Amino acid sequence: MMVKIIRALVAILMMLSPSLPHQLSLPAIPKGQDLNLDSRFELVWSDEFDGTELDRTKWQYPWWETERKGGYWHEDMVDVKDGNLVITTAYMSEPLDNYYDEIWGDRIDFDEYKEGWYTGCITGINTVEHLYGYFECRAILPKSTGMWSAFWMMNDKVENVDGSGKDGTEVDIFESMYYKDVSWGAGDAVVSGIHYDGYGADHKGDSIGKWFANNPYEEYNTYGLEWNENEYIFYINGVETGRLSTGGVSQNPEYLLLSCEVAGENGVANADRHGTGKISMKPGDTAEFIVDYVRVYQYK
Ligand SMILES: [Ca+2]
Ligand SMILES: [Ca+2]
Repeated sequence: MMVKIIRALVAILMMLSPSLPHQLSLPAIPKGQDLNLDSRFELVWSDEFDGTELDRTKWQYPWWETERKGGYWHEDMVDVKDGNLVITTAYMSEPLDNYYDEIWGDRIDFDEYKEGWYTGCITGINTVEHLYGYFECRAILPKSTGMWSAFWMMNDKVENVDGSGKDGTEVDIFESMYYKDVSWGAGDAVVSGIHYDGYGADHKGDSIGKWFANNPYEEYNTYGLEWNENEYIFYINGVETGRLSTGGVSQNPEYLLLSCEVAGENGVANADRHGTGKISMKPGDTAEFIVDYVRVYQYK
């Protein structure tokens, strides 16, 4: 009953104030055009994660970023097995080692690994970049409040402040942050959006809000982005969820990332971020972000 009342109140607020942040919006069922993948696109790049280790010609670990929000990124949390990429989130009472100290010495000012939540990220930076096309992953999302998984893209101009996203834009193809978010009815929803002109005072962005996937913490769904010089078009399971072109669409190549992040700061998971709630897992619990493939297509 309380859920219905809250939903009704939010619906009324949205009518009164369409500028309310998307965090308050109700999730919607994908209802746009079909992708028509085979008739419009051809496959040009993929990782099916069929091997027994990460293909380092396609991805690297962001070894320069140890501390990440309320946790740590570490390559030991990333595995390739049974045809999937698996990023595990778990609590480590003993800090994991930094592999790269030996390689990079003190040339890199790493944040020190400490006791806390460990998870992972893989990135195509300096390995594979793409310009325009259709980008898709097929994934099962990690089951925990207080954290989220994401499939996103970036380039090295995202922080360039020029009033435009044409130089480079962070495009969040999907982010999952509403596990068991019953109060907003968003537990099966993901959010998609863009960020450009950095992350400080000049930051700009936009969002298509929350969209329902199909039982995403138990079953595979596909999350896709169509990107051309005019707009970004977002898809879940090949059905359009929304379009953005705010600030102008990135006209430069971008690289893909798959990641998990824990809400908090300075490596301490103490925050509710973007409505994630605080982390609900206990030491000994784990959550897995399971990715069957990443595929990149170009327009025919
Ligand atoms: Ca810019
Ligand atoms: Ca696979």
